[in-house]
Amino acid sequence: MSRKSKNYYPRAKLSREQLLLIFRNHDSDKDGRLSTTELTEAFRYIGAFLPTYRARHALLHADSDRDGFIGEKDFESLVNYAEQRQYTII
Ligand SMILES: [Ca+2]
Repeated sequence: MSRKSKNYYPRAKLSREQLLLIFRNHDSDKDGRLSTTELTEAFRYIGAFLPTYRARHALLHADSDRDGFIGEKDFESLVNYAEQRQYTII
């Protein structure tokens, strides 16, 4: 999708703040929420092995109102989810 998402697989783990920033930066259409596509790109960016699968799974965990998007109130849960999957380090 966007150029910055391609071929970037960080070796260092990320803080919660960095993860949050990365997720927010992948709101490509700037509508304040993350679609499955945007979420997939975000997980690809942080080096997920199966970004599409990971994005769907993250939605199941973090999409509180079940509208199919990560809304403003869901970002915290999304970061929690990513953190549990060890994409971060304190
Ligand atoms: Ca969006």
